[in-house]
Amino acid sequence: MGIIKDKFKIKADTVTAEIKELLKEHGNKVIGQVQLTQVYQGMRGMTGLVTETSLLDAQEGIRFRGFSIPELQVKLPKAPKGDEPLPEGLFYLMLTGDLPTEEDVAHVTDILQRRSHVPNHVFATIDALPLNTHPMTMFVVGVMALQTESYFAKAYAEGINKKDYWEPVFDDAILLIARLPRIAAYIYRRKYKNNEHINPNGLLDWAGNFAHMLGYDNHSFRELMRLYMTIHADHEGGNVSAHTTHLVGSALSDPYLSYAAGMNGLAGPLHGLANQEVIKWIFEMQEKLGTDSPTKEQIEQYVKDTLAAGKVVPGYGHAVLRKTDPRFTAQMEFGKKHLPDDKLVNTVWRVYETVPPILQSMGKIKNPWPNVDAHSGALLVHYGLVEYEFYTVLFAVSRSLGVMASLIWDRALGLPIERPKSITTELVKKWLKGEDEIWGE
Ligand code: CMX
Repeated sequence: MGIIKDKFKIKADTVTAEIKELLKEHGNKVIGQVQLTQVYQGMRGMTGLVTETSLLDAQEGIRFRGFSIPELQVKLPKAPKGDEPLPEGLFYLMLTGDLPTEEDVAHVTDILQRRSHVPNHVFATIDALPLNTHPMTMFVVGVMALQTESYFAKAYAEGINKKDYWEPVFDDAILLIARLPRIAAYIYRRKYKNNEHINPNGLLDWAGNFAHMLGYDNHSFRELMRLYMTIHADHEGGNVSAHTTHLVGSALSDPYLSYAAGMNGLAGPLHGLANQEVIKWIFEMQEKLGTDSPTKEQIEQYVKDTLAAGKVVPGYGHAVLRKTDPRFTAQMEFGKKHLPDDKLVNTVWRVYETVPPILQSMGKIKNPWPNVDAHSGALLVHYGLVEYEFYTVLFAVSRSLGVMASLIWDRALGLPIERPKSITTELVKKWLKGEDEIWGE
């Protein structure tokens, strides 16, 4: 771990010095105006935090340290005979800002393999939950049980100097990422596969070993996991899971507490849980229509019924994106290459042809295009991973790469506790009458 840590420290010191200079010279520059609507409506479009690992463009989609998903598919190292990027390479990129060599990625894989041991009390804690507990609840409870291992919490209790916070956070982050596939696979096998567990394969990469422990050992599923773990890893800093992890971390809650908090946000149906909702919605449509290959006309009617019932069409829309999510497109390309004739995948593609014009015609939706969650479930079902309540756990394992890389940066940059100002409607009314001022004026 020393080499990456040393490399990170040099980068972090440089960036810290740059930010200091930048703020000294330009700290009072105005970068935006806030409208009252934004205060009431989810702070949409307000710039309020720094996240170094990735940047989202409304038209183009996500770039990780400047690289788009198709670029990463070319530039990041692959597994032997593989075409998809190794997600540990993306972690290296997000952490250090540099594209990794094959050797760098092999080093990260090795570190993660050697640190993947999960203490027994974590499994015992998960076992204490009834089997009908949602997998995301089991997952977050497992992560909380693992918090006993936090280096940062111990170091803080022993009085660590604030300049050194980043170091035990770095160690916690690596250990957490290393252990999550084991915890997630344990939950899957416990809940759905008769509690029959599969030992890790120390020769495989992080995502390949995860696929193996889940019980899906063919080459093409491993490739899917590598792609899946890469594209779900990060989506800049304002989304609920990333922002929550960052916010909770800003109170110096350790990486386990911060990540668990973020994943509770991921478990919401408007965020990560949408991936289970999409497939549930399609299964329900198939059942209602009595066919596994609904026509465009049938889908159209089903979408209209969904909207008339006051529900959202899961997998469509986005708070920032205004075009088809490149994470959707990457999965569509995977589908075309590996399973072009799959009926469910073809249904997802027909839904893609049908939904956007209907949503657009409603007039109020800012983005009628599919997001990452519109596609992922259908690929998993193809390989037999049909238990859709588990899908958000896969998202969560991947998301650890982005939010942990960011949390390390947060502490290295010495970012303070986050504390935006809130107001009351009473104050707004007084302010509009000129009787009071909104704080900050
Ligand atoms: N189906 C039906 N209505 C939708 C919709 C959809 N897919 N997407 C947005 N709308 C509605 C909103 O509910 C809102 O309605 P009201 O004014 O009646 O409240 C209106 O259109 C305007 O919303 P918006 O500004 O376009 O979207 P937001 O930024 O408020 O919300 C999102 C973004 C993702 C929560 C929303 O598009 C949605 O609920 N999508 C479906 C759930 C989903 O797929 N979530 C996953 C997102 C990706 C992820 O985080 O994993």
